Amino acid sequence: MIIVTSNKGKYREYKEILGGHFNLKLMLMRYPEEQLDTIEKVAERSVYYLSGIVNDDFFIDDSGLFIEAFKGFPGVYSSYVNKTLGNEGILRLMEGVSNRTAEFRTCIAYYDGKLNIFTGKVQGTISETARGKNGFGFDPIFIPSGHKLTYAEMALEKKNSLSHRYRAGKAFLKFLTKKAI
Ligand code: ITT
Repeated sequence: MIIVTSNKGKYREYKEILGGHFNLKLMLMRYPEEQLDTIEKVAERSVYYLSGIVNDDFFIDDSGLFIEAFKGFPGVYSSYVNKTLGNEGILRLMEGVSNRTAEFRTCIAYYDGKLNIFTGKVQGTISETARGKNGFGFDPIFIPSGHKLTYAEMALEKKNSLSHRYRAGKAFLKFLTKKAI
């Protein structure tokens, strides 16, 4: 099983989420992502591009942070916003905003000759300050509902037991296990 990504943080998480069950190999590369209106559509387009390049079963992960007060922004623009504004920029935009509700979404797009999509979501809030050193990306500013810590303050195993990626991964794993029987 191959994961195609430019993000080693994702690979580390999938190694834990899927690793015990499947031998996961990393193809570290950046691929073109078209700016469409849902992460599922973005992932689907990328898979068809990659299916002409990768000679084995593979999957990609397209994720995004959707902030309610900003009508879902950065959403499909998460990668660009992470690189440009960063966490401090998002916190600045949110100064004085009382609705701090946000959602993290992951879409796994798996190609085995056919396209298979698995999704996972977690509701939460944007913290007042960036906290924690673990994980990557927006982890220091996202607090999953029912918890006090940001993803970045949690041990990796903890994040992996409740995250948006874990939820998508669980559905993916169920599919793969059924397929292997
Ligand atoms: P790919 O090569 O796999 O596309 P990427 O980092 O560009 O790697 P995405 O487009 O899926 O991945 O991610 C959009 C942004 O959201 C990016 O800046 C990530 O760092 C961030 N992100 C994704 N999953 C995250 C998570 O679990 N925790 C925090 N930030 C995350």
